[in-house]
Amino acid sequence: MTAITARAHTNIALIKYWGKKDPKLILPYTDSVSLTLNDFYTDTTVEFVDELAADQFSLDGQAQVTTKITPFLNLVRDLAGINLFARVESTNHVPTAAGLASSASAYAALALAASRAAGLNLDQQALSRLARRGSGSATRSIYGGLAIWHRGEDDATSFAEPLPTPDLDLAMLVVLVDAGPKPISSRNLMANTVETSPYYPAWVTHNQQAAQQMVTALAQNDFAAVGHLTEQSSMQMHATILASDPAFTYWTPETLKAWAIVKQLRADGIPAYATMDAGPNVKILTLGEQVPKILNALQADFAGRVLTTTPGPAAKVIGAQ
Ligand code: 2P0
Repeated sequence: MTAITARAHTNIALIKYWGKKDPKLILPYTDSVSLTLNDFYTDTTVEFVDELAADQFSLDGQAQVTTKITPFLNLVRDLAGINLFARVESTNHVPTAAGLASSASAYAALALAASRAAGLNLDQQALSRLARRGSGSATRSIYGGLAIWHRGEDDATSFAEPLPTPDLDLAMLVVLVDAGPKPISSRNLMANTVETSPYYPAWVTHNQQAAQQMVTALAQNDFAAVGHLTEQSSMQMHATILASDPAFTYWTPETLKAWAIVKQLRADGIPAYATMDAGPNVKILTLGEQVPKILNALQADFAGRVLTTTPGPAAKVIGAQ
């Protein structure tokens, strides 16, 4: 069968996904809204091969265990009605220090490459649903630019869709606070937050409303509202995590230092908004023309530790042989 190579880009949630209503199907408690990034992506080649006795998986040239990807490939084999094992080779094009090597680009690229290699020609909605089964954030990485993941009620109704491109020159800076491994996986922490944080029900109510407000703010090209909603969703997610038992935060003193710089920039009239994910790094959402000023403000504390990027494209097939 043909070996297919697909490329998918990472995304950063402006309105966060945090918590699963159905952990097996990966159905989230709330909608989320994301921006796919141009400079960070994963390339994955999949080939279903007659003579293999098990799936094989390598990441950046290193052999990996297949405990996570074999169940995912089983979904593809079931859909396609084939029973061949696969050879999977992935390369992450994410600066190793960025802490952005997320499962979003990984499972979006795997969903596209594996489904095509198995002879399927899924549309973007079906691909988004398939990617979701690997990792929640991957649901959104099928699309370029802005996307909304509708939480849905079941496997058929939980998928992402593209949002219209706003008339805004969006840009994102990634402040590299710490490149170390995560102290706890987001999957485990998410489950514990749902189970133990007394703030979790309030998070669900508020974040669900915020997703709708974000769609409106984007449609109105209202960057102040887009930025405010972005920062609020992140801070409320981290507050909900902090209130879990045992209490926990991904933040470090440098996370707060970067956030303080963002707040000062805003006080100085520069539109810049902070968002943090399952790690200490700070991403700054802004407009293209503001990037030099923001880089300048970060220079004293984070020289050489800031990456700049812009909205990126949808997942696509880049090779077949
Ligand atoms: C997001 N994050 O919306 C949120 C915000 C991190 C913080 O999705 O368990 O790797 O595979 O569904 O998608 C990171 O968690 O979790 C994430 P699983 P995932 O981007």
